[in-house]
Amino acid sequence: MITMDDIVREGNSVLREVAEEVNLPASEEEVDLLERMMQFLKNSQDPEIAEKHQLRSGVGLAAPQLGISKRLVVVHFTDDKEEVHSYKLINPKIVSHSVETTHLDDGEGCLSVDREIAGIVPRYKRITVRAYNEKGEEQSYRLRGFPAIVFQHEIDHLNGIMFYDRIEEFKDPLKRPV
Ligand code: LHY
Ligand code: NI
Repeated sequence: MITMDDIVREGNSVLREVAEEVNLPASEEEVDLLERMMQFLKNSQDPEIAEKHQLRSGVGLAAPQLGISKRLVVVHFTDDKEEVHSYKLINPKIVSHSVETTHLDDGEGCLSVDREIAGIVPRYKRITVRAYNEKGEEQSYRLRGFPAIVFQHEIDHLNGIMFYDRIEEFKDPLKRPV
C-alpha cells in the first residue's frame, strides 16, 4: 500500500515538472496505480488505518506526488450531506471556468508540503473538466466550490504548480507565471 514514505516532498524537482500525457487507453499498470492512489485516500480518511500507518488525511492526490510524472489524479471525499465524491482522472483538463473566484478561508495544505503556509489561494469558483476514464472514455465534470478547488489543486500538480505559487505575497515576478 501507498504510505507517506512514498510521497515526494517539496524540493523534489518532479513536483516542478509538467507531467506527461497518458496514452489512451491507460495501461494496466496505470489503471492499477490509479486504484492504489484511490486506496491511499480512502485509507487516509479511515481513522484506524490512518493512525496505524501514520497517514495524513487527504482528499486528492496526483501521480507526480509519488515521483511519477504522468497526468493521473484521484479525488475522494464525503460532503456535508454524507455523499461520497470519488474521481479517477486521466489527462484531466479544465476546459472552461467561471470568472468568479473562491478560496478556502483557512488556506490550503499539501501532502507534499510539511509546513503550514498561510494565505489565500484564489481558485475558480466553477470549472468544467474533461478527462478520460480507465476504459479510455471521455468524461466531463462540472464542479463548484470545494470539489472545484480540490480539482484545481491537483491539476496544478500536473503542471508543476504548488498552491503557494498562487498566494499573492509569495508570487515571484521572475518565476514562471501561474
Ligand atoms: N492533498 C491535499 C489534501 O489535503 C489537497 C487539498 C486541496 C488540500 C485543496 C486543501 C485544499 O488532500 C494534496 O496535497 N494533494 O495534492
Ligand atoms: Ni498537493
